[in-house]
Amino acid sequence: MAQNWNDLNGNFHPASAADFLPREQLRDLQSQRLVELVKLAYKVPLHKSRMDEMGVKPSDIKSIDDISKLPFTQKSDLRDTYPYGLFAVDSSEIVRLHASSGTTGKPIVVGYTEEDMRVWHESVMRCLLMYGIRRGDFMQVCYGYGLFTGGMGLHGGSEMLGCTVIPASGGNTERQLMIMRDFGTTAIACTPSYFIHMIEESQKYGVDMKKLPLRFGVFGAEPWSEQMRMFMQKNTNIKAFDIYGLSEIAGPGVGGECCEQNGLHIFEDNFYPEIVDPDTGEVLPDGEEGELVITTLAKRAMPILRYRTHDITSIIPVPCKCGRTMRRIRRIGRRSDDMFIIRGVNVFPSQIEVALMRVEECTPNYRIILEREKDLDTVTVEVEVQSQCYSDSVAALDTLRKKIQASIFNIVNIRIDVRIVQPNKLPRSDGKAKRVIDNRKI
Ligand code: DLL
Repeated sequence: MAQNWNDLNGNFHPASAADFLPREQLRDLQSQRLVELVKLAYKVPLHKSRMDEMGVKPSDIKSIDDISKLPFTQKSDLRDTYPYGLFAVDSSEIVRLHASSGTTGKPIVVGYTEEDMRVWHESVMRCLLMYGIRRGDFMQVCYGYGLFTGGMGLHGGSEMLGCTVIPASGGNTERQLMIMRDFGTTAIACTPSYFIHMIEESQKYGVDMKKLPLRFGVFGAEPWSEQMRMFMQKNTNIKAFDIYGLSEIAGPGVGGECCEQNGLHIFEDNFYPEIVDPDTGEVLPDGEEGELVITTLAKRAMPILRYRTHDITSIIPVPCKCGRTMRRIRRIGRRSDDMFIIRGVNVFPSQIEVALMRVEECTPNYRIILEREKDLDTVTVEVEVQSQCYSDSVAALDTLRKKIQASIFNIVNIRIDVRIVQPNKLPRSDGKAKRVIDNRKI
């Protein structure tokens, strides 16, 4: 098959070769990897019991076409086996742990072997190569460093590529802009909402974004739109690229856009994508919209079979003009569950509920209001407190408000606005309580 390296400026990197594997070769590789993966996953009690219940043995899985015989894995499985119950290797082989929001008070934990780290970083690097980023670029990583996979993932991939990495981590916009200007940053990785915030603040700090050497933006961890891309590209000299990923599967780098900026290539040799009907779990053909399900074909520490991402998208049924054989998904704009993402942090309403219930003055009557102001998502929690705790004193209410805010911070790790509401003031429903009021338009 004709291979088109044009978008690599003739500057071919060996790690990109896999992006162009002929489809039959790719299927063979996927089949071989799936067979190995299932053997390994069968050592994990949860996967074994699920497969036994369905009457599927590892030997029944002979090729990638058998994948639909396998059980799904859900976020709740990671919660129920917290922290290490889905690990398939001895702890002496685990070289890294990360964590992400669970649906309630505890996070979910993911582990990596040395080889998993290599595959993950290489996947991030393949994304960067697709965007046109090269050795010699100065990469400012402003995703959070820590248990979140964003900072360390982009860091590892950029370093593997040979970029000069600036591990700025998140926050302190004035300092970020100063670094960007003084260090000669040419590529930036952060949430799209944070970059828009930087653009808006830049004038205040006397930085002309158009005069910077900044050329590439690596944006993900939350949904964003073409309008946001236009805004970013108009107000700076960057080309803004989408990067997708999730902790349960690896972190950033499960897929990304190529220079066509028309859908995200999924690195199918490592992460096998399926689209299913979110209600029935039935597999849908390419082109149809549904929930993205991913199997980690190359993961050793924590092999994941058919993970229900809850991200809604479709697989684009035609090959990409760039020549890559890896199929593309459309950008992710919404989810099939109630998780929302604020400043790149995943939040479940159930986590907020747990936090509120830890404060004895709170009642179970609350609602979560999501808004989008100048392309930045904001969230406000309104909660009714017990009548005997509701006072006319502004100071007393403020103390209580801070206590509630601290309880929420303890669980979700970001500061969320809290509004205390008089008892019996929030609207009641005679059916299911409507907890989340989403006034955002994405
Ligand atoms: O957000 C990993 C990541 C870090 C991706 C940096 C890209 C850049 P989690 O915290 O586990 O992992 O959140 C995963 O975030 O299921 C999506 O709902 C959402 N998400 C991630 N990337 C995108 C994107 C990281 N490009 C969850 N567009 C996923 C839309 C995204 N949503």
